[in-house]
Amino acid sequence: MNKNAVAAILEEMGSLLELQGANPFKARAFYTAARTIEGLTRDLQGVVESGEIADQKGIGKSIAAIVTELVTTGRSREHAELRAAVPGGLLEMLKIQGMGPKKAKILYEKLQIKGVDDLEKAARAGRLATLEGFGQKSQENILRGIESYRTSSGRSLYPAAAEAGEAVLASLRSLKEVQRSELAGSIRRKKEVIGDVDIVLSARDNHRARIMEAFVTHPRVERVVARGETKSSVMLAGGIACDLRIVTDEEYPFALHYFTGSKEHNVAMRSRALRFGWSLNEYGFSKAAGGEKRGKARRMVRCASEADIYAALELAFVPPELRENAGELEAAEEGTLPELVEEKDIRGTFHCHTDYSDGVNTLEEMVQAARALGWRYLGIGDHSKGAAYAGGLSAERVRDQCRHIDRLNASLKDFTVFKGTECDILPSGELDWPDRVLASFDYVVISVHSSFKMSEADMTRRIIRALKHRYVTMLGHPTGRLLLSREAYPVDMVKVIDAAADYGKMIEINAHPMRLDLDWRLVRYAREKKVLVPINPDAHTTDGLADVRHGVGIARKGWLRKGDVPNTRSAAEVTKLFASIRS
Ligand code: DGT
Ligand code: CA
Ligand code: CA
Ligand code: ZN
Repeated sequence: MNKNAVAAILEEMGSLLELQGANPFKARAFYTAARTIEGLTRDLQGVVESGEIADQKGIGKSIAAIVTELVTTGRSREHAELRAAVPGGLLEMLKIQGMGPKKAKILYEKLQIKGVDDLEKAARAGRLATLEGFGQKSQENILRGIESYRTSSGRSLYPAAAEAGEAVLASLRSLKEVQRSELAGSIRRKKEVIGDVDIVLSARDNHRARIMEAFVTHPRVERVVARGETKSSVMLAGGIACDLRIVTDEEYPFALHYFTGSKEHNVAMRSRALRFGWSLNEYGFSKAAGGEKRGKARRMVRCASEADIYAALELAFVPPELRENAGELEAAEEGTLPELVEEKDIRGTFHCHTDYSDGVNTLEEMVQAARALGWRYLGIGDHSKGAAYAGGLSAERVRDQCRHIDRLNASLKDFTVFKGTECDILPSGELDWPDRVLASFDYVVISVHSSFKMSEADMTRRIIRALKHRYVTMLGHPTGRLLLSREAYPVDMVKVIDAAADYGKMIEINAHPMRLDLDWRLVRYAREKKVLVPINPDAHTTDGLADVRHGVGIARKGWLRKGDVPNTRSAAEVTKLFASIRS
């Protein structure tokens, strides 16, 4: 069983425990363990076999035993027992917006509701409204939640969610009553897939009603899910859910921090605050119960910004992208947080298509668009001959394109076009071009575009074999995943990154919003192995070049500094780098 499957089971066990009314700490331990397993950069099997599983942060003895059982046998007795003890429909009910394990448990106990269908019947018959803690309004919300659960999976790609959130935020910001405002949640952390949009803003109490009214009547709003004085939830066009919280300006830094998350980062911050004798929540610091008894409570500090909150806890400011409880607090304490790469550092990019293969625009148009972005160079990587479905070039067309690029370079001032190719990795691990053709490029991107259904071992071997080739510069979209639509092919990315490190090759972050591949969790590992990570848009149109910014977000989530990203270097330095990789 692979690590994502193991993490999903641990997550489910957490929910099952909550549904059973077990100790909340016990449930949380499962959620934490699931995050840890997901974030492992090493092969889970290896970690289990060596017994190091029990040394992982957040994994105690009993969960280590469960993970070991899952990895070695593909099942867990404890999981099966939990499942048997809880009606299966209750788990499904948790997918409905606003329905947590506590509510589901009450509904099951009081009304014998065992699933989404039961829930809908009871809500339609008005039976929820009579329950303590539910009421008419919550009954209506549940019905709407069921409707949206049935019509959409509910998650969006980053650009769709961010664009919708920014549009609503811009309208709210234009109101004079709004003091400070920001997108929080997973968008601010630059996650690759977004559950819902979170907006936090500050205003005086007597201005809240007017702001809330503007929010729920915004032209993008299709349906109001819940309306309150300080919090409302709506469904925006395109099936994107959006929450707004209004706080006072004094609470604002705390609310922004809290709703930026991640939940795991917040939990870690809260425990740190406790060590100072403070309790921390979305409204501020307060004296922790029993804090003064332990003689530890320090004098409370006022916080005007998020940076002040971190400073109060003797931490450097943690950029939102890093707030995943993956070592950022330790680094913030030691003062070793990385200086992250920024969009303005980017001076060009390497993996783009033109109308020579399956791109829409001409070479000249792509160059012009790159210059408009302020870049100094552009690498072209049209498809190789075997990629017939994508207009792969013949060797003759490659020669034509190379001459075309030479002519273009001769006419350009302060701009370089690099000759590249996106060469298919054949099922055997051989490359789609003979060495003679490969040698004619400045650099070579290699990618898998066919025969996805191999075993993990075969696919890993295939990619590593290709990577070893002398003329290869970098690996493109390494797992082939398409977010929310196609799973990655099975491949052991840790081994691939290790091989790239051994052979001195690079691995791209493909910045196309459906790919964002290398995954940020692995970007961090590539950095540790000193593998350079270029950010490439895989642009098939001039507009596609701007996707580089999504790649920068992922690079930041992977702790990359400017020096880790070769397309922050000058054209001359890039030329040298390409030459050194093939020597
Ligand atoms: P998403 O919407 O699934 O893409 O991910 P987020 O991170 O935006 O999650 P969301 O919208 O449920 O909540 C926004 C933030 O609020 C979350 O990142 C952390 C905070 N938060 C929500 N629920 C809890 C909680 O139970 N405990 C703590 N400590 N923080 C929470
Ligand atoms: Ca969210
Ligand atoms: Ca939310
Ligand atoms: Zn490709």
